[in-house]
Amino acid sequence: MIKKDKYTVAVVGATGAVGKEMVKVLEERRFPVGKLRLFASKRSAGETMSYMGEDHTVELLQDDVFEGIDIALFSAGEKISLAFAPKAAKSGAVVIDNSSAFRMVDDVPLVVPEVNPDAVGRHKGIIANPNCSTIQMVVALKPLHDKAIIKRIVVTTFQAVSGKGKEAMDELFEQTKAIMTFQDPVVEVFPYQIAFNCLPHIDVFLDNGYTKEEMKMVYETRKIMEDDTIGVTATTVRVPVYIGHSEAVNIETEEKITANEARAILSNAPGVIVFDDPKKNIYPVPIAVSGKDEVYVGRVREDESIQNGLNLWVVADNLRKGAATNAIQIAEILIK
Ligand code: NAP
Ligand code: 12T
Repeated sequence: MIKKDKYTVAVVGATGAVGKEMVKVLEERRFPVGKLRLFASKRSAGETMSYMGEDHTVELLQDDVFEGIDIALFSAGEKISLAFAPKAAKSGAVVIDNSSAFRMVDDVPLVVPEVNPDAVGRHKGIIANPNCSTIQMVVALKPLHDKAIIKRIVVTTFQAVSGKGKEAMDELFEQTKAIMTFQDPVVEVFPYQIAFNCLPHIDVFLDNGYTKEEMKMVYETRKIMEDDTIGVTATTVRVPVYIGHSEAVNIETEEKITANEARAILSNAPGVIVFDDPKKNIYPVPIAVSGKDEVYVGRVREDESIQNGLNLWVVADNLRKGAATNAIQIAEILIK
């Protein structure tokens, strides 16, 4: 990447739940944007979005639009990434892709800046942003892994509807409104009613009985932590929360770490905030963490059923650290 004072930055999928957050985070962090270009489908092309107090017109995404773009932030889904990210890279842009399309490709770095920042330097035009649930888990676990070597992770997630995009957020709203006014909820985006419910089903089911979301947590964790020996098993659950993924994480380590030691390590870890005083009802919850960029950890306890084990409760804003903030932190490393 050639060093410049300012960069031409594209957001592909700018009108989506993640894309809108990307534009906000670029503005908040004062990323050195010379020109901002926003892309979406024909549904939104022509609309305007505000950036730094100025209106920007959303353009239709087409094959030949990438000329002159330095950094392309993709969040328009796997199909769009597969079709357009290689074209953007070929035109000279560095792509930071939010979809799962390229995450497990060998030549594509999969980066969480607090965990494996050096991987950014090995890119060949595309860098992948990990899955939201994986990002927040590895930010919390890497410092513990460095101290005591994690052998195995058992995780259950409680994932917000915003992870599935703007239509999913609308569906939770409409279903809630319908039910509270004694009408029949319409089910379109999720396989069952999501309002007042929870669904052990995120992304598609695979032949091994797990969902693709669960297997992303297995494979992506090993790639980011650069350790193929870590055992990971996951259950991913959709809950009727708008923003903020929560995770109940159990780890088994080679060396003993006490709960107090873990809290001390995590208190000094980059990107982590320990929020843990249960007797005072202090623990992180999605509503409190929405809008924040850090990963919040509470309920740190020793797992008394094994020799060296810990339980933790990990919460983060899935649209920020789980997507937009992490992608823009990668861009910041790229231009450093
Ligand atoms: P969303 O709210 O549904 O937004 C989708 C965006 O893509 C919209 O801007 C939409 O534009 C655009 N788009 C759809 N089809 C298009 C097309 N044919 N051409 C151009 N643009 C098109 O979804 P989202 O939640 O923001 O998620 C988008 C992507 O981010 C997905 O790949 C998802 O897997 C990924 N994601 C990643 C994480 C993570 O874990 N890091 C978290 C959440 C989402 P219109 O306004 O024109 O429809
Ligand atoms: N199915 O980036 O539905 O792989 O919450 C992120 C979120 C896939 C991804 C979701 C998903 C991804 C979801």
